[in-house]
Amino acid sequence: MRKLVMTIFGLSLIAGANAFVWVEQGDAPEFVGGNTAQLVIGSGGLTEIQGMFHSGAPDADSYVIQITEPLRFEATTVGGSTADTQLFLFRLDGMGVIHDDDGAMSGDGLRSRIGLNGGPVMPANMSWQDWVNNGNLPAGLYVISVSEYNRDPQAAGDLIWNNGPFNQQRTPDGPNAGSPVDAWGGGPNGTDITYSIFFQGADGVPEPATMLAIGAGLAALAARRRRK
Ligand SMILES: [Ca+2]
Ligand SMILES: [Ca+2]
Ligand SMILES: [Ca+2]
Repeated sequence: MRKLVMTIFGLSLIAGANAFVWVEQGDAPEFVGGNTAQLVIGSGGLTEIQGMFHSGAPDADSYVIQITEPLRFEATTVGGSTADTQLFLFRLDGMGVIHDDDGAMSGDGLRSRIGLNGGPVMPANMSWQDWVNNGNLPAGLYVISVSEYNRDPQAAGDLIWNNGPFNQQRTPDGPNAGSPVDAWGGGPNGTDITYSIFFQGADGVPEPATMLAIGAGLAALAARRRRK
C-alpha cells in the first residue's frame, strides 16, 4: 500500500509540477453559452494565455479556465498587448460575473485588469476581498473572454454591461445584466494583433485523457499487487 501511495504522490507531482502557458488553438470562439469556449487544458498553475485578434472581422476569444484561489485571482492584459482590450468573466451558464475595459491601476492605460488589483468592485464599491468573501466568486470553472474595444457581450439584443464608466471593474450593470450571453456586437475589424492574458490564482481544466491514463495506471498497479 505504501508503494501505491508513493506512486500516486509521484504521479500527482508529475501532473502538477509545472505552471503553464496556453496558446490559442485556431481562433477561440465567442462565448454564447454551452460549449462555445476553448478549453484551457492543463494543470500546475495557468500563468498566461497567448492569442490573436484576427483582421477582417470583430473578434472576441473565450476560454474555460479554473479559478483556484478566488481571493488572489487576477487576469490582466497589461504588458501583453498594444490593443485596447476588454476582459469579461462569465459563469459556465453564461451569466456575467465581472468585467473591466481599462484597468484601474496607474499605468494600465487601455489594457484590462480584473481581480485582486483591479480596484473596488463596482457599482457596489466593495473591496475584492469583501466581494469574494460574500460568495460572489466560488472556486471552480469559469469562462474568460478577451475582446478589442468595443466588441461587447449581449443578451436578448442588449448589453450585459454598460460601456462605462472606465477604469473600474464592474459586475453586470447593463440593461440585460440578469440574462445569459447569447451574442456579441460591435467592435473593430482591426488588424492581426497578438495579446496575452496573465493570471494568478488560476489553473487549467484537467485533461480527461490524462485523468484516464493515471486512473488506468493505478488500476494496473493494483491488479499486479493483487496477483503477488
Ligand atoms: Ca483569436
Ligand atoms: Ca475569436
Ligand atoms: Ca480597454
